[in-house]
Amino acid sequence: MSELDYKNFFTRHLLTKKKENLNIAIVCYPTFGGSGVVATELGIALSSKGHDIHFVTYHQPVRLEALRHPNIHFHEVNVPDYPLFKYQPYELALSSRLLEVIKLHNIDVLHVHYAIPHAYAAYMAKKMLEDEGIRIPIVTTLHGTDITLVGSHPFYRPAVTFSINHSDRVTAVSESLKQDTLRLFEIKTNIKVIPNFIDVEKIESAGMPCDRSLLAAKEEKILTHISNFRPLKRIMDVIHIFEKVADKIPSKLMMVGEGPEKIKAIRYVEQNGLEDRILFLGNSNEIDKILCFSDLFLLPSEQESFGLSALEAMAHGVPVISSDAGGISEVNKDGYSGFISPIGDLEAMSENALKLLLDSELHLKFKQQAKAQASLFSLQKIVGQYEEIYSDAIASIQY
Ligand code: GMT
Repeated sequence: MSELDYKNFFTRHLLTKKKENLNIAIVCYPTFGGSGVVATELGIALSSKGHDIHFVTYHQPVRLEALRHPNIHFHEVNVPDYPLFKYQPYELALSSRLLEVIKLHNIDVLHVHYAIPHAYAAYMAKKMLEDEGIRIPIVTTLHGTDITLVGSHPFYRPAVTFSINHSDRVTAVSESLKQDTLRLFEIKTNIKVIPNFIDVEKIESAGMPCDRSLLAAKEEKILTHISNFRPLKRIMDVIHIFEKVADKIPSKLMMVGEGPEKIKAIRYVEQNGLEDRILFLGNSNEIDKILCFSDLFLLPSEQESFGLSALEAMAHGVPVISSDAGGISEVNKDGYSGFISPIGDLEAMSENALKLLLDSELHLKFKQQAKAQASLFSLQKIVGQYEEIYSDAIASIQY
């Protein structure tokens, strides 16, 4: 870097240091998945605190109504198709777009959600910017499958290790995910646990009025599952738990989401004549409404770094019947906000579900406890931790 470049850099960051409101670029998957939801909700919360938020993604995040938020901006990443490429180079397009956005909007910190390939593209953008005398700190948030499933695959591990170690700050959404990361990669940097969060105040009124008559008869209980229907969600366990419950008590199951295991589940439901009791609702922007009239939430996953959908359910006062995978027990408290059983123990899960559904007093108690447990993860408690991480990351690159 030339002397002039350094001068530019110091001027820029001394100014930044004095600023209370930051220009923050957020990279995430703009889909219904938990990491995209967390990134979007974080951006919205930060924008309402006065920060300028720039989402850089391949389409507008599903939970973002950008027009409603004057200081939220969306920058699309375009990847032109070229027949020579079997795989289009998304990382290249993303790092180029990041370079542009960071320069044009004087971005103070770059926050990437999900390591693959976002942390890698962020590092490339950072290096390109250094050539122009601009230094930008990278905060990487690990969400789960970027570590436990995809990232630790030998084909990806070296690049994922490198991009985690070269992030200025790294956060993980649960202690369990932090421990998995330390076990699976050679990590030389500190990982701070910042749990996922929920806007409990917004949820108080969201989904009201709860018109359950649209989907179920008065005497029927409603069980709900929301996910991306990947094999690790154990979709058939959800259905088998429900069948055991439905044998004893009139009930319906709402299956919300889309994904590879859905076809198998639909086929099973059709073959067993369960169509009028198990409803597939697809991806939905009406999660609040669905949770509002749910009596129980089922999450029997094989892997789950956190279980944001369980937290959303609890915030609506819906007790959770879950497995003990990954970080679920950091969110769902066994015997308090719901019940936890070993992965695949369908007998225990259905017994626990019935225990709550057959005892209205106990059910009510668990509903209140689920809300109380969710309030530990309120947006107001968590968002400040990200602001601290940003200040820290910005300070770390000043010298
Ligand atoms: O659940 C999924 O498979 C989607 C995935 C994602 O990347 O969006 O979710 C992960 O991140 C969520 C938000 O931090 C967590 O709540 C989920 O537990 C986590 N999923 C897994 O670890 C399987």
